[in-house]
Amino acid sequence: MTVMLPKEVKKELKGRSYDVVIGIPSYNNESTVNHVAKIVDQGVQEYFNGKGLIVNADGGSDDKTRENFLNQKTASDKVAYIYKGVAGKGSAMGSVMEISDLLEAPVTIFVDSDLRSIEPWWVERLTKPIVDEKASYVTPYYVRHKYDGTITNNICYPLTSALYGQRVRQPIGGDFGVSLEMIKKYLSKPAQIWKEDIARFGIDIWMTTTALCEGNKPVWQAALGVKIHDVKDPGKQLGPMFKQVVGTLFALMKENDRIWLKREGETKDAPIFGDIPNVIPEAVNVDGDNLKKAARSGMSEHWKFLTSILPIELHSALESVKKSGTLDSGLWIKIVYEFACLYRNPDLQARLIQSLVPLYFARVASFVEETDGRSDEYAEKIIEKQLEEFENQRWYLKKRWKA
Ligand SMILES: Nc1nc2c(ncn2[C@@H]2O[C@H](COP(=O)(O)OP(=O)(O)OP(=O)(O)O)[C@@H](O)[C@H]2O)c(=O)[nH]1
Ligand SMILES: [Mg+2]
Repeated sequence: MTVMLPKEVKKELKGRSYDVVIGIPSYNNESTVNHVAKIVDQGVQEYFNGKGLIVNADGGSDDKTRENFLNQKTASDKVAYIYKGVAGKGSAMGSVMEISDLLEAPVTIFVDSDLRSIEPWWVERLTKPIVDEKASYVTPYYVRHKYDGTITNNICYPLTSALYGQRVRQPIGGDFGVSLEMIKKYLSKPAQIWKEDIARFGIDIWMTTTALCEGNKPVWQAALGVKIHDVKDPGKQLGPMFKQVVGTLFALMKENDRIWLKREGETKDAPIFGDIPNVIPEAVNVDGDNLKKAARSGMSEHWKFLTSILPIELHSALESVKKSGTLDSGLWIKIVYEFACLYRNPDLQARLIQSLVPLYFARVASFVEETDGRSDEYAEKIIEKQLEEFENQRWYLKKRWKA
């Protein structure tokens, strides 16, 4: 049974066979989607002898996204449709999974429709570890500016790696290679999940975490260089995305607690496929003072709630965060672990996410202070050090989780 794939598309595709399916989720991307289609088509010609299907799963764009996609000349077959179900990137990707499952395509790629830096060889990098039967799932490995990807650097990367045992640098990068094995696992989950944040921006962290926990083979990373895509206004966009990503991450911790509670030993690097291109990412500007201001006022706003849920030993340190608008990694990690435990209570979830935002701003403000005027390599070292602290503090999480 398909849930997100329209019936008529299913009928049209039934009985066909492809070596690779490329899914492009879109919503109002008329100026970039044809470029993405053109480049992946070149990749399919080069690495799959043209035996690929390029899919545009659209969210009902009111511009010419689908039209431009279909008008782009390609040697590969193409199909475009409006998916069914909850509006969001996850539903778009779920509908592509239903195609891959229907056609038993051995490997599927997802690439965003607003990508400008995509190259034909991305098709090879995202698929070869799967085709060679070394990986169940491939995440993108980008070269990013030190201030790009702050949710990734401070939450998704360290928490996911420390819990599930493989260091995956871009767990929510957006561009993935997925084996048929994983596609079938995703589709075997209760249909209810496609009504939640997984149907929106929670999809990436869910796919990656599920691959780490349930894949028969390891997760690999594909060296892709820089990711240039449409920039969004963080003030407008951060709220829903933060909620969907971090909420899904915490929910997954409960789902998979038997796995991470018993896991001992070292966290391994996920292998990187391909040489890392020697490129310099575009600078991302972050206003540290503004972050501190937002952190201070958000902390005041949520002060009562924060002090009612967090252990008393942390209150004086929190008091300093409220004054300075900055937050060191040691306290940040304890807070993240406390929040993850509390998130098991459904009545608290909405408040928890809202009140985590100012603390996250304070953590980013500190990171900006620590790395101001320093190189991306230096900033990367700080992120790695923070990951190690997340790993070393797992005992704290385990203790609090069982309490
Ligand atoms: N079908 C569909 N696609 C969506 C929806 N929202 C986003 N997308 C697509 O998902 C991809 C990623 O979305 P973006 O908005 O670029 O988000 P992002 O690049 O992950 O996030 P930022 O780093 O914050 O820009 C793009 O190809 C979007 O067109 C949606 O509601 N429906
Ligand atoms: Mg984007």
